[in-house]
Parts: sequence; structure tokens; C-alpha cells
Amino acid sequence: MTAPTLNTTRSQELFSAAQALMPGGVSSPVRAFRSVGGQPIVFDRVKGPYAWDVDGNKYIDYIGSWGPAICGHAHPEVISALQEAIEKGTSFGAPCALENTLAEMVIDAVPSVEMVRFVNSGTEACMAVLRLMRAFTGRDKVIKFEGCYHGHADMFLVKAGSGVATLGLPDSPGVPRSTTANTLTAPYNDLEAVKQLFAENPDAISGVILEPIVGNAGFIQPEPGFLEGLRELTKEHGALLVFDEVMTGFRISYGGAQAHFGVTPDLTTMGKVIGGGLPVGAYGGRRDIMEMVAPAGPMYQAGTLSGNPLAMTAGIKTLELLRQPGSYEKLTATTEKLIAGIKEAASTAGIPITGASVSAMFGFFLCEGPVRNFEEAKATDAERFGKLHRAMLQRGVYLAPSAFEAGFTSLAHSDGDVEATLQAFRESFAEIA
Ligand code: KE4
Repeated sequence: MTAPTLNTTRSQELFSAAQALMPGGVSSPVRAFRSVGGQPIVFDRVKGPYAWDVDGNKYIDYIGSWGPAICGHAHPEVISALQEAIEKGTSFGAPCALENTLAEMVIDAVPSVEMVRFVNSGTEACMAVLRLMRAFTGRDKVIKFEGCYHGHADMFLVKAGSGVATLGLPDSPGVPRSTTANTLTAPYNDLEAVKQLFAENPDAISGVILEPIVGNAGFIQPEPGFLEGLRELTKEHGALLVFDEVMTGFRISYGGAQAHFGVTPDLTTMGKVIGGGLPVGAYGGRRDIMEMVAPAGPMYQAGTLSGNPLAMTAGIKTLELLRQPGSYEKLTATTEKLIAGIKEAASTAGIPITGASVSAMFGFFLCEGPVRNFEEAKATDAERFGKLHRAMLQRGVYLAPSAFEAGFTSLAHSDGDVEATLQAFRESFAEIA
């Protein structure tokens, strides 16, 4: 059953103009649909689980602005709180009580966080946390994992995931080798490789940073014992364990992936959900480490718009909505139904698939699996995924435009939305089989 061809004339006009104004016509590479083909659609507005493009087409959205829209886009209580806050100004550049409120909420929720600093993006949070790891330990090297993405700061653009993997970039030009010389990499889920790196670099590794559930190489879960093993190894070697929870924070559970798995890192980065759709990042952790951050300590980090009242307001209201009883049970039920249906639809069409979900995060690869690391993720049939993405878009379902991203559900996705999505998957898999 071939989907009707949507009228996307206005999107095409706007995107064509955008490409003359901005590199690739986008403000972030993955939005350009380069790896899935077809024309990006230009959004006009979003609400709940839906997005509408500038031609009036409606989509069920499983990106949710790449994570922030976990309560649904433009939640009325978030909008109302922002409308009230904006009357008092958009940015103070001075302390405000709202920072205390959001800080208390994050500290109360996230097991590792005794003190927190707000910034404006996940990239900033990861840049700062690496500087803090090095400042606290006096060591320069860091271990990251192939396929994990920690923002676009130079030192992390080594075998990175997300858009770097999506575009098949050999990391990035413009990054001096001297900058990445201290970035060591290992395959995800490979404790032996990490042990080897510590043995080869005695007393030189400041710590290990990872996505506790990978969302930037597709969706890859830690194998039993992996996180616990890293906790032990870092302790044994006087190094720090850092969970990059920019994507998993407040999505996997109200305490993040660290609460879900029961493994407590020394430091945590956050973003996305804690800004409720406005620019917020954060890093936090043990008080003895965080008190090194200026002006309490010597490690410098700063930001004009950090902690601004609008972003704090959106974050506070979003976390208030999420901490309502039953939120994560609902998110889990929605997402488990979705991924089960996707796998069934692919199998019915005879298409190899492996996939899973944890709470409001899911992903699948179009290959037999299992997928335990980035190398195995590359076995996914990216070309077939591109055909699937286009077929789903024509049927009004908006999936991440990359085989190396995760999918996100929200409290706003209804059973009806999931059923409509699964029907689109059944038709699309049949079309591309
Ligand atoms: P931002 O600088 O994009 O706010 O955060 C960087 C970042 C850090 N750590 C993790 C685990 C992340 O997932 C991200 C950003 N995620 C991507 C999606 N894969 C953002 C989407 C984009 O780059 O446009």
C-alpha cells in the first residue's frame, strides 16, 4: 500500500532558501536528513505528541526536539508558567530564586548530585565536566566510548556518535591532534579494553565518561555488570566515573539512568529535559569535586545566559509534571507497546530487526543483532532505514532522520497515536521489504 505523497511545497521553498543562508540549511547537522535522503520538513508548530509543517501536514513526533518534550510539546502548564515569568524579564545575569528551586529539584532527584552548576547546552556541560575531571585529579587523559556523543567540543570529537556517525565523518577537521591526544577510546560494553587502557596509562587517566544508555549510536544498552565494572575500575585507579545523562536524565527515571541501574557516578551531565524545551545544560556531583568550580574554587567556567529565569521556569514546571505519580509507568507502557509492535511489523515483513526500550527511550537496528557496541551498530541496513524513514514520513510519522539516533516518547503519546504509528510501520515495512 503506497502512501499518498504529501504536499511539502512550502517546506521545499523555505529549505531551499535556508541552504543559501545557513550551512546545509540547518542549525544542527542531523536535521538536514542527509543520511536518510528526502527533503527535511520545515516545522510550523508543535503541540503534545504532534508537529505540523508549514504546508499544514500533521506528524506524530518521536523526536520531541531530541528529548526535551517528554511531557509533550508546548505543555499548557509550561506555557502558562513561561507567560507569567516573561513579564518579569527574560534574563537577569544575576542570581535568581528560580535557580535555587531547580537546583534543589535536581539534587533531590539525581543520586550522584550534591551540588550543580547550570549552563546552556549539553555540550557546555560536557566541556565543563571534562575540565573539572582534569582539575580534580590533576590528570589529563579521559576515556570515552566509540559511538558515544558528548557534544561537539574538540576533545570529544573522537569516534563520536550522533551527527558525526550519521554523516560518516572521520570526526572533524579543525580539531588539532594535540587536543584529542588525551582522549582514549574503547568499545562500549568492553570492560577488558578499559582495564587495558588503565594498565597502559598508569596514574594518567582523569576518568571515564559515557552515556549510561547509548542514544547516539542508535539505542544500545549496557550489558549486566558493565556499569558496575566501570564503577569499580575507576575507584581502583583513583579516576572519576562520569555519566553523561544529557539524554537519559529524567527520561529513564526521575533519577536518571543512574537511579534505574543503581550505579552512582562521581559526576553527571544533564540537559534537554531539565530545560523543558529552553536552552539548559547542567553538570553536578560530589560536593568535594563541585567546590572546585569558580568562584568557589579555581576551575573556571561561566555563561551569560546560564540560569536565566525563563529556562529555569520551563525546567521546574517540566520536572514538576514528571514527578507526578505514575508518569514513568505510563512512559514505559507506551514505549514498550511501540517497540514490540515495530519489531512484530518488521518480522511480519521478513525484515531483520533488533530493538528495545527503557522507559521513554527506544531504538531499533535493521539487522539481526545483537548490537552491543558501535561496530555492531554499523551492521544496520542504513539504506533500508532511509527508505523506511521516508515511507513513515509520508504516513505522518516523524522518526529521527538517522539510523544512529534513539527515539523518544512522551506523556502526551496516546494509545491511539501508538496504534496509528504501528499501522504506518506495518504499511512501510511491507513497502520496503
Ligand atoms: P547539546 O549541546 O546538543 O545540547 O547536547 C550535546 C549532547 C551531549 N550528550 C548527549 C548524550 C547528547 O545526546 C547530546 C546531544 N544529543 C543530540 C541528539 N543525538 C542533539 C541533537 C543535535 O545534535 O541536533
